[in-house]
Amino acid sequence: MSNNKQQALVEKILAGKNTNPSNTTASAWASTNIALCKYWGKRDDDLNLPQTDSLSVTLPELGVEGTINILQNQTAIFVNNTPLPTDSHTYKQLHSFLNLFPIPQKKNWQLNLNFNIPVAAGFASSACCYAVIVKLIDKIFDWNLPQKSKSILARLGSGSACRSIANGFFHWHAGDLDTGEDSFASPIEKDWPELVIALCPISTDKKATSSRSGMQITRQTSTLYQSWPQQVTNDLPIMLQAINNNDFNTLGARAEQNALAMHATMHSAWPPLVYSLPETLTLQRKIWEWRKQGKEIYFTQDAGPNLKLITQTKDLEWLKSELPNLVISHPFQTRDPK
Ligand code: 2P0
Repeated sequence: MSNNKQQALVEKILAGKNTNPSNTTASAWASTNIALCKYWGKRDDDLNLPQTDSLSVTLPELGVEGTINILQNQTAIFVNNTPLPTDSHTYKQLHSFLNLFPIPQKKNWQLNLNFNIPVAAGFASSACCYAVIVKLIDKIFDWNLPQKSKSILARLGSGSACRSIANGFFHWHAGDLDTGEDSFASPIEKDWPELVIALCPISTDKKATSSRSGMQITRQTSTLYQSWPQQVTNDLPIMLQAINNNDFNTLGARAEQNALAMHATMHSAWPPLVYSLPETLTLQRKIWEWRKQGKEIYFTQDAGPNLKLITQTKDLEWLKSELPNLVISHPFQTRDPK
């Protein structure tokens, strides 16, 4: 949702850049990302400024391929080859995001987004969506913006999008400034070829409560939310150290604990916010049982019922035999963004 604060920040980032497009069309890819240390709650709703830092890893095989063209007529947005109705909420959100950028006189955008993940179902489709739009606009104008600037711009569309500008582990720094100039995600230079993230679809229905309003309800009504910043303060350095040390069990355990703590803040909101389905809990219990049997498998869960399993290549064949419907990602075996 564009607003004056967003516009001021965009103008600051684009100061001195050309406002005439160098190209009439561009294509780009952005991967989705999964948070290991979660972003939950904002200190500024207009600028998507988070209460806390967060930490993620991109899933390079999963995301969105985008193309953009400059046309003469009205802005048109296609999602998976279907035009979005101009009165739909998603169209309005995307349109106002596009409007933050200089639009050539008497011209309009045609945007095509082709996702290979379910949209609005807790698979972080909004993250890759806004990241790809920023990449497309950067290409149309030949700006060659630094990664930090692209991260800040993508954040204005959806907070988690700032972690999807490139592939790998990303640390989103919450920042201190009211302008939002110091809130961006920076890459962590680390390869971890054995790391596997396995999405376990439980339901791909559109969620009833968006992350955006879920965060607001939680921050405004959950007494447990007061403990959330401290949770992140405790978890994040341990996870960063675990990544540095290739310490899989510490990373997995902290990520799982962090996700459960986030969901605890939602459960104590009013009205209560419970994204889990009965099958979610059944699978969680199964994972805890497997761990008792010595398997190194952990989970994380976002604003939806699906679990994302954190494992390693050595356990993958066994895991696939237990859960045949997994969607597998090897975050560090497809290193370069498409
Ligand atoms: C995350 N989530 O860190 C957390 C964990 C969901 C649960 O980022 O309002 O779509 O657009 O900034 O980025 C999903 O929230 O929210 C999200 P907005 P966004 O991945």
